[in-house]
Amino acid sequence: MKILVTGAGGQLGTVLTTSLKEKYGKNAVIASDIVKIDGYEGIFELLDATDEASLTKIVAAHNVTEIYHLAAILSANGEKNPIQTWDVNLKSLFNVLQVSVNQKIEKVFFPSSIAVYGPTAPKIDTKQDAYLDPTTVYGISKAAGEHWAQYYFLRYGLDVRSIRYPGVVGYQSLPGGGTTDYAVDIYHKAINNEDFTCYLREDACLPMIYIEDAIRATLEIMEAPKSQIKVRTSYNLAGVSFTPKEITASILKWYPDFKVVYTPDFRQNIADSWPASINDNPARKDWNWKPNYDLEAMTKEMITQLQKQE
Ligand code: VAH
Repeated sequence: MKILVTGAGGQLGTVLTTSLKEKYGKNAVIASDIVKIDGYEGIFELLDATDEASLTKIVAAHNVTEIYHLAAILSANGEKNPIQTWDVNLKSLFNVLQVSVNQKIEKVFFPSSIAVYGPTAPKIDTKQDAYLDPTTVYGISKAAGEHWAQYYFLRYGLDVRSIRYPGVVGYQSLPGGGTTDYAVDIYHKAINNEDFTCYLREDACLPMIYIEDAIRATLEIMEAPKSQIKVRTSYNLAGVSFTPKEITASILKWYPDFKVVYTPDFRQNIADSWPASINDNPARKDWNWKPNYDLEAMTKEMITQLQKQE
């Protein structure tokens, strides 16, 4: 097994490459990103995933059998340059899908997001088949990507599997341009005894997931028997939904003097377009998904781990 991870230096990529190396061996994983990853231990390749020839060369050179395509520009950063966001997110996906068909790759993972939902989807318990009317370029690119993934499965038989991640919270990397990244930054500020200015309203409830649950879900969907994967666009995934006020209350139990002020910016408009909670029954039914972390368990883990890094 030879697994190529694109965007390996990102929030998910950083942790996924470690988990894949632990599970399949250091030499089974080829990490790649558009810039070098400081201190990375293992096989690494510089790769701009929008360059099909470079991707083909790396896949052939390492006899790659699986690709986890994590390279993308996220929601908040994506609004700064819409056409570039569309280009990076879709061109890189087209390259991964086409190279996978050309090189007979066995399995591909494509990360989607609850950002594929928009204002008309139900806010609570948003179902797998709710209407997709994303209002961010990131969400539009992920919704389009889901349909392209399904097309390559139906037309070419490519085994592409996908998860609609909620906002991922982890201690292994700093916030990376997502709307949900306040929920990462807030912990860093708390353990550094700094006040936190939250760019969302205190009542802005969003679907989130602790990184350990997100990575386990990724490995579980990729290891499930092909016959169990019934959804070939992308599976809803839920972890825990909370508001900035609720995560603040959870942190105050550890840091009673922690101060948060709420000054909503353009990212509040993005958050307002997304669901507050997600129904992930199809993932539970088809490949036995179940989250382990609630808000208190996530806060305990985040604070404990970040204190160790101090
Ligand atoms: C973002 N973290 O904020 C991503 C995620 C649901 C949000 O896709 O853009």
